[in-house]
Amino acid sequence: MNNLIDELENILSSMPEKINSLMDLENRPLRPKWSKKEILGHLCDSGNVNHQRFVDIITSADGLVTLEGYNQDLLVEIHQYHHLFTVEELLHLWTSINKQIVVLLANLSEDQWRLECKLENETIQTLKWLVADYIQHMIHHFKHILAN
Ligand code: NI
Repeated sequence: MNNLIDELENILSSMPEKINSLMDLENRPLRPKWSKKEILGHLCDSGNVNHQRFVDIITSADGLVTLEGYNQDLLVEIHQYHHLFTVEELLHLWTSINKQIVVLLANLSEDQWRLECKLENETIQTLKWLVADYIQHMIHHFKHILAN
């Protein structure tokens, strides 16, 4: 599964510089659209939620872990990412959370990558699937941030 770890590490090492070069990070679009800082905050929330999911799956002694959804807009709102965080703080937070995820995943066995969880829609997926989905979600949002 080193390809997934490599992909995440590549994003981690390349994205902060790209984000920092953008000129419109402080722009505030009309609600309910998120600003670019709020999207960064959402990626921190996603990192926190998914880190806990990965930990739960890896440490679950018995039984299938059932994943709960979370209220994404509410989390962005209550953290006041646009007004109370600088871009530097958001990138630092995002980097730290994902470093924790990289370390957590770096030494998993093939059997651990095949551990299963149950999604909100009742389908069963592996940890590998969940990590790939986490990275794709991150890439999806970064495309929006880097686009105009
Ligand atoms: Ni999202």
